[in-house]
Amino acid sequence: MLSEEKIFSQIDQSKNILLISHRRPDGDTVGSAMAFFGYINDLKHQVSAFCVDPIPENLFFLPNTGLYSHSLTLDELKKFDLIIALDCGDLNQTGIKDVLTARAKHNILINIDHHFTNDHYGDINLVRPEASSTGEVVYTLFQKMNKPIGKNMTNALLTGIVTDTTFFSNAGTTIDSIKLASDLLLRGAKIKEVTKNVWKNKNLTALKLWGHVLNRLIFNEKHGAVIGIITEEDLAAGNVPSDALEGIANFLTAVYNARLILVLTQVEPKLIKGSLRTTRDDVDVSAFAKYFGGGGHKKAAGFTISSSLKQTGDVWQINP
Ligand SMILES: [Mn+2]
Repeated sequence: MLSEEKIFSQIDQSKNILLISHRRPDGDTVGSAMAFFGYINDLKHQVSAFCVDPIPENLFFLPNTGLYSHSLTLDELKKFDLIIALDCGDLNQTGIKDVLTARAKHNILINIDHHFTNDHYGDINLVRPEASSTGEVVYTLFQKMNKPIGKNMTNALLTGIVTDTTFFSNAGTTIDSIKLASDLLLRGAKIKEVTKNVWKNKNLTALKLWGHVLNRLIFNEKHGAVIGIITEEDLAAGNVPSDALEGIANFLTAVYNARLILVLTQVEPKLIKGSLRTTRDDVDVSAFAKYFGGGGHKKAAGFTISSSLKQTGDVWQINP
């Protein structure tokens, strides 16, 4: 049986289904989970959604995003007969690796993703690295299996595609992503609503914070690397939503002669998140990310390290 067939046969057999979005959620992981949420709801099976981190406010326009829970014990996991992880490149991305690793036999885990570095951790895996987004993987899955794509699913899937392609502008943009997005519009997706919520949602304070971070950019000529630094103080600046600086790495791919974009964010006192981007075909940032224990795509990848950023004059250092 094909993975696609197995997925729907599991959904049909299951009474209580859990959807998982990755930590520090984005429009793709939330959009693809909410598309499944809509579908399973229509089947009248029980469905819940989990994400270890809060859902960004700008995604609340998608129905059911308010229903996410943010903690899950092994005992609570037992009541689900099916778990579907969306857009999670590995179990760490779920934020509950220990719980999922210790899951009971009856807790079937489905892994639906498009990360090039995905290690097929599920009992059933549908991983398509050539896809622009998990939204695209989910949409193609429903199409291929002739499953109904309800109106309540179209905005969610479109959100996944436009988020991961940065509105059809980054290296992940493909003929298929544009074609499928246009199919979704024909099915009733509202691109203006998605754009307004996902993109045109910055307030003035957030933009000034972007200005502050842009002002601090470093350009390493030798490696053609643009390096951005986001400190804990930046993130704690008054009156900005926690995701105010989301998207800055994608934005920096606009620098014409950059081979590599690296944005280092001090997310916690001892934790740095690195976001890597490139627009070049001869640079593979997923290899860079893997070296630091992370992963991702050739042109967009990330990692986290337990260190702190320290500034001395114009020089930034990473202290263990
Ligand atoms: Mn994605």
